[in-house]
Amino acid sequence: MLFSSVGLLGYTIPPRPELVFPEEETRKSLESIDIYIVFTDGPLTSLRSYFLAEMSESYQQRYQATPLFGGNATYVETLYEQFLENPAAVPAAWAEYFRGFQAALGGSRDTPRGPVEQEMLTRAGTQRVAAGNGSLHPEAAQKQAAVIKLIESYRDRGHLRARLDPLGRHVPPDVPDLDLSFHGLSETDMPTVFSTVSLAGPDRMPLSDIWSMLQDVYCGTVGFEYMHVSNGEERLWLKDRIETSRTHANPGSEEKLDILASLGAAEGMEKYLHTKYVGQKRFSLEGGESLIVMLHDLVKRCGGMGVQEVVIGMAHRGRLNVLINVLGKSPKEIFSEFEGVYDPKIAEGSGDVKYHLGFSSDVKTPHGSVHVALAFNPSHLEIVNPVVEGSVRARQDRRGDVRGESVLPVLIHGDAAFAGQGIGMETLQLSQARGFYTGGTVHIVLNNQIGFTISNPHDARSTPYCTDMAKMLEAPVFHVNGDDPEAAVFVTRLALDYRQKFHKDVFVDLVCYRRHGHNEADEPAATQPIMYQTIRNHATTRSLYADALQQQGLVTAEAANAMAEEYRNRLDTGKPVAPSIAAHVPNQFTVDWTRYQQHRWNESVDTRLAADRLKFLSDAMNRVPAEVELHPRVARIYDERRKMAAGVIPMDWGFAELLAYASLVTQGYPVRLTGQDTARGTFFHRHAVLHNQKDGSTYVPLELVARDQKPFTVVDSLLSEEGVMGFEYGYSTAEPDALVIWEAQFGDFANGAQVVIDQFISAGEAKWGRLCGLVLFLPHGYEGQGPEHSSARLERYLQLCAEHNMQVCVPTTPAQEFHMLRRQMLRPYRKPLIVMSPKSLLRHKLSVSTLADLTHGRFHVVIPEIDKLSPTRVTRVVFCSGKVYYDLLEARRADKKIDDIAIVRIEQLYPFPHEEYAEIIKLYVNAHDIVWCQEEPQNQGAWYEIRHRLQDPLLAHHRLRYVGRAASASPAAGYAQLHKQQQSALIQEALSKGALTVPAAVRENIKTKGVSEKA
Ligand SMILES: Cc1ncc(C[n+]2csc(CCOP(=O)(O)OP(=O)(O)O)c2C)c(N)n1
Repeated sequence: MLFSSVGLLGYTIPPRPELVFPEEETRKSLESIDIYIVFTDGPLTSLRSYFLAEMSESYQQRYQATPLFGGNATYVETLYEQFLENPAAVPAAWAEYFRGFQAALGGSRDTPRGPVEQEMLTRAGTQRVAAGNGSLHPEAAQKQAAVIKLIESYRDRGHLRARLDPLGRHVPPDVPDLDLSFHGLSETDMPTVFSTVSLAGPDRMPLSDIWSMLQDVYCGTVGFEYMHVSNGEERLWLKDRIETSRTHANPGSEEKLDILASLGAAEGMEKYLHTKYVGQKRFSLEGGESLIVMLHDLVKRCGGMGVQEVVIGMAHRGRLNVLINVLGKSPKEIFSEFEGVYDPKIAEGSGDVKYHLGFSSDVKTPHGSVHVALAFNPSHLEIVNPVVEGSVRARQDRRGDVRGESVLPVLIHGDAAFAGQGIGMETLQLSQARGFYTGGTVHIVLNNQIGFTISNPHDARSTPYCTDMAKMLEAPVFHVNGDDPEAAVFVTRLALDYRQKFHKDVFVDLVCYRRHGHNEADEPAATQPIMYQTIRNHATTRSLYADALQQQGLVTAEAANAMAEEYRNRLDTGKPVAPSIAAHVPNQFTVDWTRYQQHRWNESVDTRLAADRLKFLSDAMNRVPAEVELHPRVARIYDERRKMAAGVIPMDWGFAELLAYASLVTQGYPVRLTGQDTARGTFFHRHAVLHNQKDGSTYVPLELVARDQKPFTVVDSLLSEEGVMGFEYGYSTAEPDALVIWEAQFGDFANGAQVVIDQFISAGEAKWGRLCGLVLFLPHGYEGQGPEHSSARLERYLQLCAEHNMQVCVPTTPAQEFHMLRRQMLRPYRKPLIVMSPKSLLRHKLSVSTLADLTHGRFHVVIPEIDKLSPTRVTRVVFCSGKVYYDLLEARRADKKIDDIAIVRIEQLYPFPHEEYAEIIKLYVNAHDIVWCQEEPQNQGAWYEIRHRLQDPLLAHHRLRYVGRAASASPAAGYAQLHKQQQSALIQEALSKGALTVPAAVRENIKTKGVSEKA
């Protein structure tokens, strides 16, 4: 194509003779312009650079991003050729238009200026030949233009007529521009030779050949969608690969027999389980057996393409098949899972059903072995996607692979799930973002055209294809008929090559069917009677392919049967059946998880820093080169940090936190912190990334603490919770040596990622034995900011706690934060850490620490009373967590008369510090009034989750009671005044003697909201 044009209204005559580039962003202005000429993908660089120079930068960018191009290109191009030949041959408005830009180029028809016109004229000559009369007849030119349009139509929409449905049930939509007549062509034009322009193959061909090539390439058993790829280089690469190969991989006979063997394995394994474990759920792959062929080929080729590791994420459908036939899991193990054998000697945790389990192995390929891992997966469809990406990124980081070439993510989706689950979009959005880039993912949609019971696409989605979301990334999509395994191999190769070359996502939509119900106990005909009539009569992919190979004389029926028989016999032995599984040989990138096993949460660890080390680190983290001009407010923060380092003023949270990171990266632990606005800190407190006010460049002091330090990564994430938290979970389960932190902007937003918390973070170890040291920072505290910025929903995390599965901490001082973060890495123990992190405490005058707290302290799970009270005078002990402590402390200090109420902070709510708590109780021998005070409503916060633990060591004379907000449907009051009243009421109540002093009006206010105070 010489140049492309954007036409919104079809073949409209240009309204103006000059080049028109829309400067307005609005749709209105776009629509008011009939046609825009934009630059070429082709070799005509002079024209291209002319256009580029003419276009404003913003328009160039917009052009690059718009899908509205290409439609009129060939038409305009042909007209221009005609014009060069004979200006009178084109409509007057066009002639004027072309003269306009010729003038702009400084040339004319008589004195063509350069290769642009020269090539145009050459082509016009070609066209004359096509017309057969030595001159460019207008009608011939019109036909030539029509042929070019026809080719473009096939590239664009040929997939709509591709034969994709193995069941043959799909009714293709009406696509008029794929017909000759739409373009003014007919059967009588078939013998005419036309210029093929950019179509692969000869420069000129009879229309009949062009037509059959278009049918073969674009309407065979593969439907290609790639014209939405706006990057010209990628689009041309795809076009060339697609058109030159004519769809099929053209495998040799050995490869064909390999394909047959893979299909035999895929089918054989399901049939085996079907007869051996009748009616048991296995989520059979049958109908989609080509998936195994694709994965075999993909892994095999990875070896030769520099891919060292492949991480696969997939749901239940076909998982057992992939485990046995691709990853080489021993059938014996799977059989025992079918038999539900539970051996407490072997089993760790509470386990999971067989079709959720992960596995990994080394697969031998002609170019060395490739480590293949299948991620553990909960039932929640698609949620494994970001987890796989995070795991891949960790592996790439470990290898120092910034382009993402050595580790490949492969995501296998269900058609209904991919179209429906929002996490699919979030994961795609991560794809090229700096902190989450993995060099592109190969996606395979196991499109069995049914989602549980939905087979009508109109019920399952609002777009034509289940893959349509891929287009938001401009990812190419190759739809392939599952009954054509050779085509499936071809598109898999194309996908892998594209990913390795362009480092972007790519999709293969394997259109297949589901031979049984949703699971094997299910009756599909109840809801899909007609579809299943067809399926019952439809031969398997293996037998269809075996027949095809028989016809080609490559195999006999007996040999094909013998192959199947032999596979069954191998399964009978229970030994691994996958081809080429190598013994796993650990290398320098293999993680030794045994280091983290068999440890207890309360093993002590020294988290202190020597004073000289502290000085060295704080100097480094506060160092800002002279050429970096800071914003005055940031400069003040850094000035203050320098004073903190010198011990001149007390230390705040930002200082302590960054110092913890500085210490860890110089002790061999990479630090990775992501979340929304995390680099600066939502509360303007972190400023880990400095922005030079002179030129906008950035400077990250923690990247430059010491020459041999580990990476410090802090990235503002996209505005996603579920996707990003899933990614960080995946990262931390693959990289135990890194401190991985996900930060919520406000703690309650984490509930958008509830699946990740419930299905992975809290239960991953119990279900699958996967260790994870992920830290969640969840800003929490009642400061009158309303229902959505107060509570991180502490109660939910505590409710998930059992078997020491994770830690829930509420640090109240900078030093606690420092020691807690260091403890998280220095202990040989990896458990998720949920932190109710501070908001107003970040700048609270009492919530400060000293350098001595870092050089001498540790993380205290309980912080005893800090004022000098006589223990024997104490009659009440108020226990609390978090910010409310300072409200209580200030109120007590303000009331000089109170010297008998101790206030104790529980800084770690889980695992609960039983011993430390019991010691406090013992210390205050005269205290019988034990209070739990919290800011959260009674049905929320810690109370109901820890009440039994608080009660545990108490004796008969003790009385445990609750002080806090009444139970409430909403986490916090929206009215600032109501908030204040509630807050001061609960503080007063916690410190009051005798009768409650809470103002009646406040109590009334709470009651009228319809909840009892002590639910
Ligand atoms: C998030 C989520 N919602 C609902 C389900 C229940 N469910 C399991 S399979 C399935 C249908 C999935 O259809 P599709 O994605 O086409 O995959 P297939 O099972 O057909 O292979 C549903 C709704 C689930 N597992 N996860």
